[in-house]
Amino acid sequence: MIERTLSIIKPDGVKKGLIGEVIKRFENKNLKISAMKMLHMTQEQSKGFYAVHRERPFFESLTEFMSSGPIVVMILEGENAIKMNREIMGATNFKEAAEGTIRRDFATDIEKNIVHGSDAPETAAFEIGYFFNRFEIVGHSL
Ligand code: IDP
Ligand code: MG
Repeated sequence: MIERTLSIIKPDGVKKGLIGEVIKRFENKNLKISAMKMLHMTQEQSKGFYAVHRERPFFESLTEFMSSGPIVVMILEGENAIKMNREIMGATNFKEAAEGTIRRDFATDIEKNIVHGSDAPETAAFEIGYFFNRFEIVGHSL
């Protein structure tokens, strides 16, 4: 099934100069970019985005980190895009991430792990709507 998912290159990924590398990995796996922009969130915006994690002990630190610098926000479109993106990213903890994944190759910290990706259709819909309106999204096959 052709799906859309939200991807973010986090502040550490942008600082390390990995925008091109991350996008290349998506394109190599046939994920198409349906929308893309660079922005710098306030901590309030970051808290809204990560609201599902508000009870977690790392919430304050995570939202501070996510608003610490510019990020690249993208919609990826393709066959099983949600799962495919998660596979390309690797496990949350880079120490557990499979070889050849973005997090295994570039993350240095469980929090500063280069990329974000939606984990289910419901979260993808919320996260896409958080950053993009329908005039900002192009369709490749949707
Ligand atoms: P995910 O990004 O792989 O979906 P989530 O469990 O949804 O992982 O957590 C969201 C983000 O919160 C992670 O990507 C990471 O930046 C941060 N995070 C998750 N678990 C921890 C932790 O135990 N300590 C610090 N930060 C964490
Ligand atoms: Mg998550």
